[in-house]
Amino acid sequence: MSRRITVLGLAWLAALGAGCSPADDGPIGACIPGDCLATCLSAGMSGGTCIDGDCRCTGGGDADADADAGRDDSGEVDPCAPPSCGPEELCGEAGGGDGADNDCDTQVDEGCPCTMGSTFPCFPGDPAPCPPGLPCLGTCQRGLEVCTEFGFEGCTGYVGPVPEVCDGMDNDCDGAYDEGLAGCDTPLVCPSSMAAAPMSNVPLNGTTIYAGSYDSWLWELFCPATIPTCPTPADPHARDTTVLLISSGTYRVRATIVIGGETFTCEFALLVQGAGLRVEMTWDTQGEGNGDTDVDLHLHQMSPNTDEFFTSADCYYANCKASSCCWGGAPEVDWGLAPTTDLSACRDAPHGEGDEWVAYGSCLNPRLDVDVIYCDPSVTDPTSESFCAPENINVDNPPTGQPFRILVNYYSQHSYSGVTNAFVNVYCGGVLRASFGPQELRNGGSYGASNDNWIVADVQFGSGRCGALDCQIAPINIVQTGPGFGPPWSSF
Ligand SMILES: [Ca+2]
Ligand SMILES: [Ca+2]
Ligand SMILES: [Ca+2]
Ligand SMILES: [Ca+2]
Repeated sequence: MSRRITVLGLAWLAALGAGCSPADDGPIGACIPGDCLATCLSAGMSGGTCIDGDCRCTGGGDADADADAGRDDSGEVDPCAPPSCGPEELCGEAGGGDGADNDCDTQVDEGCPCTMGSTFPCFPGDPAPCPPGLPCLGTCQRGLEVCTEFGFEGCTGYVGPVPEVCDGMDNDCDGAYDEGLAGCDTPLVCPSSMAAAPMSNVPLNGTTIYAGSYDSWLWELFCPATIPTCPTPADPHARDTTVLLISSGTYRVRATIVIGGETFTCEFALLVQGAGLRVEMTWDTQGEGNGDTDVDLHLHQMSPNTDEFFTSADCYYANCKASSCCWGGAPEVDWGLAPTTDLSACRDAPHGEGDEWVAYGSCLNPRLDVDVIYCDPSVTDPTSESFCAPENINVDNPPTGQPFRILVNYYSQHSYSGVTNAFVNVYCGGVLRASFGPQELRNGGSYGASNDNWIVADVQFGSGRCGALDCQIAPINIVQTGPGFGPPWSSF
């Protein structure tokens, strides 16, 4: 495994040192979290991320990719451009895969070196139905590729385009639904897709789909496989409602509307992506009836002052939530990272934490959204105190070149006895970049560091040659007890 990490690291350095610096990519101004991507997309670029306080656009697609001073000359393969069918498979800036089937041979990232456990959302074939950085069009869906010891082996769970049928959906994923079908008329105006931030109340605006009178309306939400408890909209039978989405991923939304006795449907993808680093943790003994155990997520900054978790170099339940961050008036976890002033990044955190951030006036970085101690898996209202939320730690604007370490602690088994299995998903810029678990954890009958600690991985951000902020993830996967944070930091 370590050899593969080295390969990835070298590829990264080679990429940073290469001569590709597209003239039309670069900083366009100060970072406004949540706005950067949209600003870049409206400027015709394929991506945008905040790096060291600046918003940088990527993927202008008119780069001198081979650095021979001739822009878009013959045979040039532009690794910075949005993927389209080209002559060869590309492995991304860091060399560890890019989730795109660049040569459109239905194999994604074939032959790319990768780090075990690393993942990419993927889509085989022509990327047009699933444009990079955007939700797929129509009924198309990305799958997930997972790096094994044999590299990336196929893209599972994706939904490709199929011939158009009369159903109110865009089956061939070209951005238009039910087009060219004789006798197929729908009164609905159905969106191709939606995008939203995690931990936010997402509006489901039915009036824009159908404004006339109707007999009945039903909203249904379908969650990605990474989400154990799928939330329900605030009022599934109201034309205009909201749904609180806590976890990242690609959801599907379906509206079933009966108009004059006839049933119409509208279904579209909802892509939930956050900024920077977001670590999401779940476990299988969460909630009443499942064991009701308490498992905690920790994120540690590399610090010269301490090599232990459960300190101020560690973001966790006792010092990193809105309700625990600032007992003395100042943040206890101060890693020199600017707070996020756009309160939409944290104001909808469950269990009352969002209201406390609003009172505080900003979303701190890092921050733990919620510490779930007890919950009820049968509750699907995500605003309920009993909702079984994952635990999430965010760093909206992560510094480059500084590693973080992820740890999961089996804090208390309460009255349960037995093992729990924990799962960790690591998102960088809203993209799932590594998936860990199930990891079996045992509880010594005590609390906190006396029980099993799963030291999951180190994560470090950097910007590649195309200017995009991206992360590298080095798996550690060690389980131990005590507050020590394990082996030396990974060298990226
Ligand atoms: Ca391919
Ligand atoms: Ca590829
Ligand atoms: Ca279509
Ligand atoms: Ca259709």
